Amino acid sequence: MSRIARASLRLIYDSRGRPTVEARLETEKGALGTAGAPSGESTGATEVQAFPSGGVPEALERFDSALRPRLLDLSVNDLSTVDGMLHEVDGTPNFSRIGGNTATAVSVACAIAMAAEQGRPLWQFLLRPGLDGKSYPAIVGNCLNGGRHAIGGPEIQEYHAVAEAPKPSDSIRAALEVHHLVGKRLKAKFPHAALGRGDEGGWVAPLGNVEAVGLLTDACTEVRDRLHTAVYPGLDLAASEFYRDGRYVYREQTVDPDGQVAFVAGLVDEYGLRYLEDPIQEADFDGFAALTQAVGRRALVVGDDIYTTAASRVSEGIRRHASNAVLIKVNQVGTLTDTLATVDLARRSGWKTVTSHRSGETPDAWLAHLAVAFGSAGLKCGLLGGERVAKLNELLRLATPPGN
Ligand code: 2PG
Ligand code: MG
Repeated sequence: MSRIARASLRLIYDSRGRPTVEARLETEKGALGTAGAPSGESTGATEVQAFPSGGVPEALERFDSALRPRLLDLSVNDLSTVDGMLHEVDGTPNFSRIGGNTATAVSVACAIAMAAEQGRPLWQFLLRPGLDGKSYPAIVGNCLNGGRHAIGGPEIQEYHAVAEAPKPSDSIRAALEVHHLVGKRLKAKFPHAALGRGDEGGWVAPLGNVEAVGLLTDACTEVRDRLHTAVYPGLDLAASEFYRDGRYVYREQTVDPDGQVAFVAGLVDEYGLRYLEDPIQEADFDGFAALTQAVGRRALVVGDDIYTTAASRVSEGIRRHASNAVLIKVNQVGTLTDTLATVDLARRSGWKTVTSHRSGETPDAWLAHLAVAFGSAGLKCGLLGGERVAKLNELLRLATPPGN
């Protein structure tokens, strides 16, 4: 790649209407890379810090004073050079000086520009060894919202339709049909209530935690039978969010850590859940391991807040058999290079990866490329809302290149 000739960072808004940053890099040969960074709401305790303490304005100042001069100075041969420079300029363990979202936006924009210079799509530029980019992830599609992503609704944060098919056109359609059917069922159940949708486009309704699992499961079963596409229920409990003083506090019940393992395993038995993200609070590797031991052959047990996409934490998870999969979010760890280390470790260890959006998203579509490049078992990007559909539509484009 030639030298970076222009570099800028600007304020943009995410899907919650909160400020975030977008980086734009242009190489001497005119290749462009533009990428926005998303923001989480139910964040893991060990994530990098999204912005310096002064927020986006301070992130922009630091970019101008400390990063831009270094970027312009750089003759970039590979991504790790840029990402190493981001760490060096930041100088903290959690990107608290330049901001993890600045790191993410610059790192991804750089990868996009480098891919463009080579005339390759981003997925191919980032493709992991041994993959051909021809297998597509299952769609982990959010149909019902609760927890911190909704006003009202159950404590469990996300109720997913997990649709698996060789072709994204089939899996996306099945997941969307579950979303639509859930809406129809809610309308019938609450004919006079004003129902809404949460931060990730799933329905929000006055449902109990288990009641919502039942409604989702019925909708999955109906769509599966109708379309003959494998679509099954799954959950992101985001359990750290309702874990207080050693107990998991649901509106219907309060359970201790052993009780939580039994409760979630019981849901798998009763409803055939195939996907369980953060079923246990983020500090409890043993609780994760107990649940994985109980249901790991039937369901993907996915660690999000427990690992925060950090290779060191995933490595501990592997050693302790804490789960069988890891959620991948670039801005939890900061750069693509750090993300690739985690993906490669998971793949070497026989773990699955699920590439994920954040609850506050941008309309960027690069996430779909990452899911394909990483050979992820799932792409978790929501189903409704322009910022979610953008990723689904990009996956459709990748699966049906022009001319086919
Ligand atoms: C999660 C994410 C995305 P947030 O918990 O998995 O669904 O939420 O971006 O708020 O951390
Ligand atoms: Mg999660």
